[in-house]
Amino acid sequence: MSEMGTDGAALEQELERMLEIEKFEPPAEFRERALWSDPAIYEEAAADPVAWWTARSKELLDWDVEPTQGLDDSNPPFYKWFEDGRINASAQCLDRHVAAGNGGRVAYHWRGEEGERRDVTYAELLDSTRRFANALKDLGVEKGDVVGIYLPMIPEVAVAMLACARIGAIHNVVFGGFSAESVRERMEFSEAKALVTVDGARRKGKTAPIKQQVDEEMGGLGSLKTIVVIRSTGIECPMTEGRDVFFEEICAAADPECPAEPMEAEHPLFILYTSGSTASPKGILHTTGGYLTGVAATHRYVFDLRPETDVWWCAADVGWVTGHSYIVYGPLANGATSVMWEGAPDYPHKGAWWETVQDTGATILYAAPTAIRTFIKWGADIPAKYDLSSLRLLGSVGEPINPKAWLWYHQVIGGGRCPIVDTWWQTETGGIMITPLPGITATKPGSATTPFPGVSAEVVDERTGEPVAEGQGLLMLEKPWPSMLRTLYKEDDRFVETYFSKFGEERYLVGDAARRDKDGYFWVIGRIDDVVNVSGHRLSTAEVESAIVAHENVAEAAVIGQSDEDTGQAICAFVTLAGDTAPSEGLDAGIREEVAARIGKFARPKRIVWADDLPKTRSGKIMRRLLRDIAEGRALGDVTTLRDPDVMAELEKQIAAEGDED
Ligand code: 7RM
Repeated sequence: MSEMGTDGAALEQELERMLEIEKFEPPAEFRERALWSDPAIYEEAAADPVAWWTARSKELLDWDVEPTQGLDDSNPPFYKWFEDGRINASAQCLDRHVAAGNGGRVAYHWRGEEGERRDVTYAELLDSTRRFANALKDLGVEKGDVVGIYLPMIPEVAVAMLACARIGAIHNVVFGGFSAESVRERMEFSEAKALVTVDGARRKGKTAPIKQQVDEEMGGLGSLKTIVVIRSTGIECPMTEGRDVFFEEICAAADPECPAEPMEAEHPLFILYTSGSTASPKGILHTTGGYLTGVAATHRYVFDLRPETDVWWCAADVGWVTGHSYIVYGPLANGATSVMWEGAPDYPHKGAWWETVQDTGATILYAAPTAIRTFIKWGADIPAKYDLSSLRLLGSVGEPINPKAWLWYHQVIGGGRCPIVDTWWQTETGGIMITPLPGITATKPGSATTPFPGVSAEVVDERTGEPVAEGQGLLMLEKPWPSMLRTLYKEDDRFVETYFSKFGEERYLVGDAARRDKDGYFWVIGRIDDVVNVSGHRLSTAEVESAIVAHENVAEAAVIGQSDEDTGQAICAFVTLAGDTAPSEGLDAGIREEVAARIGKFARPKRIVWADDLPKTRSGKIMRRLLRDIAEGRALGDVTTLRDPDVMAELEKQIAAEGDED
């Protein structure tokens, strides 16, 4: 146990001192044993990215039919990779490891909310997946059909995803923190044929009646023929005859044999809805061969993964892309042993994560900055109570990590010996794009450093599209990569418009602002569109606004993301009330409830500012820029384009009054 862990003042001083350090070289012991330690890999990949990715694809995957084609760019931006190859994602993740004699290897050390432990081996995962795949077929699910998955963090979530992949059904996972109404919307958009869910889900000692909530929303959804219910908590739940079935029963009745059918490389693997600039979420579509190549390669080389000895822990939820790529597909494709964590970080106690590292011997931890900031707040003496010496590498994802949090993670969790990989990527990119390689790259706290080999990124001038060598601009990805999204499900035009309309169809517009420093390192600043990142959860302001105005007493709402010490950004809503409704605490609670019901609890505004009117341009557009200024207490930017400049003075009074109440 480090002294540092227990003496807060000494730690604080140490971190302050370390803020002066510009670069952290990979530790010699790490570099010497790393899978990749020669920087020549970057030149090799840059010389011929398509050939390089094709080689990774053959190195890390066992194709049923090896592709003879790399990239097909004949119809940009609709790119295809490895088109004539054939492969089955579930066979890559399961069968081949079992066939190689590794069926007894643990795929997941599952840790339940109440501290339960369950180890699931590759052989067991394969058996469950085969049975459920057959059960889905028995229910009439066919190749190309969409299957919704709305589950908590239980091993069956991987089974459900892999069973879909096995039969070529396209899974559409909805994060368990979303409301049943959000699930309904996503099932409707994607015309899902079946939905897999649970009787109930546990959260910090309470059980939410998930199936009942789903039932309240799902009526009348024509396409949805079946709801499969996993008995997870054992609570009573309503079952509709002819539509609803229990997972355990259909799996027990299913044939245990289920050969994996080789799929075309470009066969859709999954849709994952994510937030964009408008209220309607975007259905990001990923396909099989390219996606698997991207996640297997990045998981192996960014994290220097040794399947035989490492215990990998990605502390995300499977409902987000991080879970798809680095809890399910990447780690399983690589035959890794993972930790799967069901609960909240402070349940049953605030040391639960560190106890889990100690108990499982986790060697690599991949977490979000928001979690790290929470641990900082709870104090270094909590992790100091546990043996974290098994850790050898740390990762960060989801939002920019502030240098202070980076250093704390490095010192307190990593004991000063573990490299940190700050990985930048998106739902759209499928896998990690900008990241250090832990045996090669010197890291700078707060920078995701440089693109992964085979990836080309630029920071360009917002107006001209010309690369900026040093300084701020828009982040762009310059060349297609295998795990890129193929389209927005059933919205090809919106796909082109959103990502490829600004600077042409060869250059993918990321939607983030970034800066490059003198060494060419990338510093991602944040979104340029109306997307807010709350604790690493991506939300659109329009989505939250539309939930707020659904409240009967609300006339209009404008939502902004405000910097927040704990969650990175927090939702701040400016609300004008209908008629002569007066602001009240009850109303405040009512609006938050409305948002929880329509989107999910995590989207509830942290702050509500009552406004008589909102600042608008003459054409009636709400000027969120001014709202951001006023919420953060900055001097107001240009107000000359406002229809009614007095609105801002009124809002300033309102904000001042809010201060008085505190
Ligand atoms: C993986 C994930 C994507 C957005 C992205 C960024 C932000 C993610 C980092 C980051 C700075 C990072 N997918 N973001 N990782 N910003 N440094 N390492 O989060 O689709 O949900 O979000 O998240 O703004 O555009 S996501």
